[in-house]
Amino acid sequence: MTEHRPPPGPGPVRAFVALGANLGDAAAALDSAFAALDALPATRLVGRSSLYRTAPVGVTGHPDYLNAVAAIDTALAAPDLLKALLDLESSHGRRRETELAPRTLDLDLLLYGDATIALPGLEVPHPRMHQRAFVLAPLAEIAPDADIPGRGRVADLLDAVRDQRIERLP
Ligand code: PH2
Ligand code: MG
Ligand code: MG
Repeated sequence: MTEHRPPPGPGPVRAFVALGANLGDAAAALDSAFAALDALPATRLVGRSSLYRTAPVGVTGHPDYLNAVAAIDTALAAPDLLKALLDLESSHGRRRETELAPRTLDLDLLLYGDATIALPGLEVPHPRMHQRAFVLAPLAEIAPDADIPGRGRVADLLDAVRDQRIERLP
């Protein structure tokens, strides 16, 4: 008799990635990044927010950003996903200058399932995501009920960031 078992190992994990750019053709970079996420090994793009024009946070006098959020289902382990994101930034011309320097593409891992991760260079949930309209608004568009471990439901956190300038693009 054939025994049916679930496939070995963990199934895919729903993760969320923040996309940002404020140097060069930012809209083209974000479009290309969505496609590149879908093309990662063992990974499928399952949701994409609108693009948002946003005021730079943490610095003045820099160009506005375009920001968005992607939902992916991935069988990559979180550190492997992070490595893939950093490689995509590099392949999109990212140079790491000063911390907040304008960039051609920034890809930040926001959430990885319901995991809390504290490794060198990899903190999940992203430690500042709950304070940033440029993350919360696009995330709320595709996953309003998502829970940010230790912070709460995405849609409930939006009120506190109403003062940050952000405009959803058509
Ligand atoms: N990213 C930062 C710092 N400030 N501001 C906006 N509007 N959008 C960003 O993506 C952003 C930022 C660090 O990565
Ligand atoms: Mg960032
Ligand atoms: Mg980053």
